[in-house]
Amino acid sequence: GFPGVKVEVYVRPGDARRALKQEVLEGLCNTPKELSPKWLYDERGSQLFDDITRLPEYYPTRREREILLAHAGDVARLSGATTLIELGSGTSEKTRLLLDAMEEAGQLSRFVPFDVSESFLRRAAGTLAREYPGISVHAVVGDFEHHLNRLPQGGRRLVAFLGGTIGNLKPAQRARFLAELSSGLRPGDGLLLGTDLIKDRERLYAAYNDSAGVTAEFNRNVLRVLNRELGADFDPNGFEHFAPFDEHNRWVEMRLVSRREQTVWMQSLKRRVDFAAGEVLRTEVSCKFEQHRVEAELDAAGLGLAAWWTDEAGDFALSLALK
Ligand code: AVJ
Repeated sequence: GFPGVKVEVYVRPGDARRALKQEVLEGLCNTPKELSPKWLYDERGSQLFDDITRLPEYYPTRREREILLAHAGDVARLSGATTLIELGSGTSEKTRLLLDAMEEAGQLSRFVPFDVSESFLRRAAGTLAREYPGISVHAVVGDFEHHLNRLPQGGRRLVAFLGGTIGNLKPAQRARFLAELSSGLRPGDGLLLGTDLIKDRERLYAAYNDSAGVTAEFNRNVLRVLNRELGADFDPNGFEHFAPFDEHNRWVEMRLVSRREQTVWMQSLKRRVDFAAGEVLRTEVSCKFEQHRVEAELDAAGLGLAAWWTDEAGDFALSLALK
């Protein structure tokens, strides 16, 4: 514990393994095979994603930082928020840019980091509480697909969902997510949303198929997660990374492609999974947007677009929407 930090827990360590087992039964034992991207982020996966953010080809993190550097003050002023709620993070430089702008505007009273990993969140909350001694830090351990209704009340709240992570949700999940989030907000509360934008196909491709192979390692790491958590015997080298842009769905799709016909045994599930040569396991979608679509989706959830900012190159956008 750390003075000034309160932690509320809605997800316990065992919950994750139960959810993984359930999802593997539904998503891996059928065709087409699919897993949700949340399983990519164990300790090693989070480190690999961090490495991805520094790759020359992977522009979103740098572009979003550029936008926040230019507009954090506008976000503070236009939102008038006293509480910053951050979904799925809590230690990044971007968090500090927002907290600093709110503090400078003299309106910061509380920070609520919301993340699925309790250990990560406790560390983040402690660090931020030390750096911002004047505010209360109220951490929530939850899954943003299930526990949005547990966001703490009080004050004027700004929910930040950055990085383009909303792109991991398919349209129907996204509509549900936005509606659920919006239903918990009061008039005047806001959402700061990061979305990656549709652009030149070569650049999209390069961002998810980098030449150093870091994204490939990140993708294959999910097989190590399954080996560890489910006693499976995947050979990570038996699968090839491939992340094409799907023009119809307007998303980049991360795939693991089986290099040969192979069978995998999952001890904890007492199940085998068969892969044909060339068979695809989808591990993530990353949707790419245009302004009118973001605006329409926010609107459908009862959130009005108050500001739209992009970086100089027009690669990435930050939206501020108010309930
Ligand atoms: C963390 C979901 C925003 O979709 O760009 C990076 C994850 N996947 N490279 C993204 C990711 C492959 C990233 N998000």
